[in-house]
Amino acid sequence: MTKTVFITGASSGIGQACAELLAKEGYNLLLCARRLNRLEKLKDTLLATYPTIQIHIFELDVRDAEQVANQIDGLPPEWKKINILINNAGLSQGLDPIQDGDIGDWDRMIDTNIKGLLYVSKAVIPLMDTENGAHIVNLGSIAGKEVYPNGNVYCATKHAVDALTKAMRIDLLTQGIKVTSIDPGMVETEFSEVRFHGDREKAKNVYSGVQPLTGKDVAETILFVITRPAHVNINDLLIMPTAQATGTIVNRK
Ligand code: NDP
Ligand code: 8X3
Repeated sequence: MTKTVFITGASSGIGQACAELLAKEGYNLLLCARRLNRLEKLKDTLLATYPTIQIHIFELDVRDAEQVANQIDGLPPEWKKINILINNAGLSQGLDPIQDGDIGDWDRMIDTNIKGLLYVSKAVIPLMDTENGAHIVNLGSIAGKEVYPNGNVYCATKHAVDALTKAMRIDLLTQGIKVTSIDPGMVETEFSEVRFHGDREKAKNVYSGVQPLTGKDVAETILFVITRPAHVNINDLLIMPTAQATGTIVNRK
């Protein structure tokens, strides 16, 4: 049976890498993000390479509760059986001491990383194909395991993801839905560019002298997690670059 994976935030970085790898592995893909043009290109490329899979894309801002409910409720019937939900859409905005933090940045992080994940999960859980294997994978972070200087609100949102992953595992236990948290350290994506509001130079410095993880590294880990036997669940997986010991201790050459 071909399984269907729903990936939020598939227009870039880890989400896009998951789409690429899971297409190669033969999964059907339900992809969303705000930048629909990127998803269109990704869909065309993937279908040209893997013509036997199905891909459905749609524009979604996970911060908008009504839009999330309507878009997911309005999916074509053949897309209303979902095996795997990858709650990946997320972002960091700013890296300032809490006393200098920007309230707009805080709201965007809380609305996307916590509320967006909740809205999508609430809409998708009733559509999960529990008879053939259902699994929710939440993108946490090393920032959900520790707090680093100026990480304040981003770290708080990822600690919330950690708590919600644990809560989902308890609440969904009797439905047989697996729940996993994948917690990466530094991954070179558009993450830092978004964190620094488009400042590419500042973003590049984050990865200078160090080999960070790639989106593909994380996607391969997610593939491992979602292909364990039915009786095995990986609860929580922290994945770091070899050169990174903690959120802030990095061996730069
Ligand atoms: P990217 O910026 O490359 O990708 C983020 C993705 O999230 C994009 O596809 C973006 O799509 C989507 N997204 C952001 N806001 C929204 C929204 N409101 N509605 C829908 N989609 C949204 O970053 P990463 O790939 O690195 O980040 C993916 C996840 O991994 C995040 O949850 C992040 O916190 C987490 N993470 C990242 C790490 C890193 O070092 N890079 C480390 C640990 C965790 P669009 O803009 O088109 O909507
Ligand atoms: C992203 C990793 O260390 O920048 O979640 O917070 S970090």
